[in-house]
Amino acid sequence: MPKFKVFPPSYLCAFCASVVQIGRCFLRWSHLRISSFSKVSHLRFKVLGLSALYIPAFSACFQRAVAATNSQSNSLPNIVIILTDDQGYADVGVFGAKGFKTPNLDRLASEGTVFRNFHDAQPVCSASRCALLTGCYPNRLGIHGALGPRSKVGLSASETTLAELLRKNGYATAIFGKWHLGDAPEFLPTRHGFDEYFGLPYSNDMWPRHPDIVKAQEQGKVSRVKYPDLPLLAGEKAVIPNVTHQDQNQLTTWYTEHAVKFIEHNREKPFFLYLAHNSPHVPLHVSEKFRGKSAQGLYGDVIEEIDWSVGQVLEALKRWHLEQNTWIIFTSDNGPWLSYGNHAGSAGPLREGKGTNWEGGTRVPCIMRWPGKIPAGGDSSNMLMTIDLIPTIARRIGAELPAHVIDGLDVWPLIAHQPGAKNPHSSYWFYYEVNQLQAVTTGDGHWKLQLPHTYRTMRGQKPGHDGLPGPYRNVKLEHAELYDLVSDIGESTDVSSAYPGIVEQLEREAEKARKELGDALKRRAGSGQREPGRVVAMESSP
Ligand SMILES: [Ca+2]
Repeated sequence: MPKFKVFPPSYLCAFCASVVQIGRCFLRWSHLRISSFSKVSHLRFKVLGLSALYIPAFSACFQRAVAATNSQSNSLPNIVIILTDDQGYADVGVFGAKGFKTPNLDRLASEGTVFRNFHDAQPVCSASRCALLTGCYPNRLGIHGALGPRSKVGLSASETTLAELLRKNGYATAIFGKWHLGDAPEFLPTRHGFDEYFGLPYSNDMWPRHPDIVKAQEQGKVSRVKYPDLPLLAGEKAVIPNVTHQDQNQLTTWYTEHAVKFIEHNREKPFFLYLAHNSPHVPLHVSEKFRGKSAQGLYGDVIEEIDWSVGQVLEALKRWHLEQNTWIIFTSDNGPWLSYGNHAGSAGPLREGKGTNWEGGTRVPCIMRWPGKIPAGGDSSNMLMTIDLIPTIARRIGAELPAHVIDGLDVWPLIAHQPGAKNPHSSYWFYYEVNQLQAVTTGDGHWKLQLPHTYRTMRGQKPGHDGLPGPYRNVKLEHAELYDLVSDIGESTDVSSAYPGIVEQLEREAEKARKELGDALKRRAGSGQREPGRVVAMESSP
């Protein structure tokens, strides 16, 4: 009679499940640590004596227990968002990049889907990031433009970020890179749902070595632009209080190393990794391993290093067998900063760039991969916006959305390329500056109405060179113009006179936007605007 009956398989399974949390390395490291098992008080040592019989049974039970635990933790997908800064629409191989290569992004595209009509909510850093993380038009939350160092406003504690939503659902959360939603302690990522933070609190040019300051110094003048020392934060502590050129050269490498470690440390639980590179925002910096490597020059080197970083993240996911259960989203926070000439990216066929609500400002490269969920080799022209990510992710993981109003909607059927899927928005609203409603598109992205406003252009201007900007020229759009983005992605031909019905439809959508969020161009306030977070002034001593 085999002794096995003394400890029936069900008992063994129960035992194995109970110790699996402390013994998970049992299989991974391929060491049968019998001695440590012997310390489990309620099992007698006779188990060891019968190890020849029991080890196979233990192994089978452990495998079942580990698999069961893994399947529990892995039932929620990992979310990885890689966000670059000022990377243009055409600055990825599959989007038509010239002069540099992006093999890892191209591989990501071949294993996932390319989204060619993906938009930021606004064409500038803080506002764009606010939308990505909250699912709201940033002006709803009182976030406009790019917040400077020591900003008196930031993301309000009463808002819900994607990190908070995911952490509430058991995710480990981290941001490595640029935050830019307020640098006062109460606004930092650690106060908005991120367990870990390592990065710059705002843009890398908000720095005593800003190009304008350097230029003034070289001319023997004093720049009107002034910035405090640029800190590199870990958590809420400045680990480097005064970032140097040498430090900036290492940022992409450091962020990548943190990302890879975070994946490794959290491989057994769901995680949200927000890898928000400071690059390729000017002033351009690159590590020695990529300097001088691309045909295009420094900008190309910087993008090739970002591509390397993407490859490192993909490799880490593969190493820990997490590829299948990870949804990766790669995109940029706004279009290229065209005044910087050879240090700017390219919007390709799109009109204008960063700081405008022409397509070159908000339409950005986007690639998503989630094997088995998002089609491999897909190529989508469906319009999407960053505000849609929170509701879409929340629906995928069964999470509750915040109780307050958000602007994004679940667009999963479009992301998954489900037959007949339609965009649920009747329109998307494009604000810029301080609450100026400058353009409106139909939800399907077919039509865009440019409303009268003033915008900046480099057309006919002398571009910048090697890190110094050229001067923009302001242009006033006197009358609304309609563009058919399906046939005219470059917004070259105003077709408003041919489609008065579409103009009226989009004017009605613009009016909806004004009622909800206001419009500084019409001196209107909206009913749905909320207050940003504000730094509480310290009371002066009596
Ligand atoms: Ca940016």
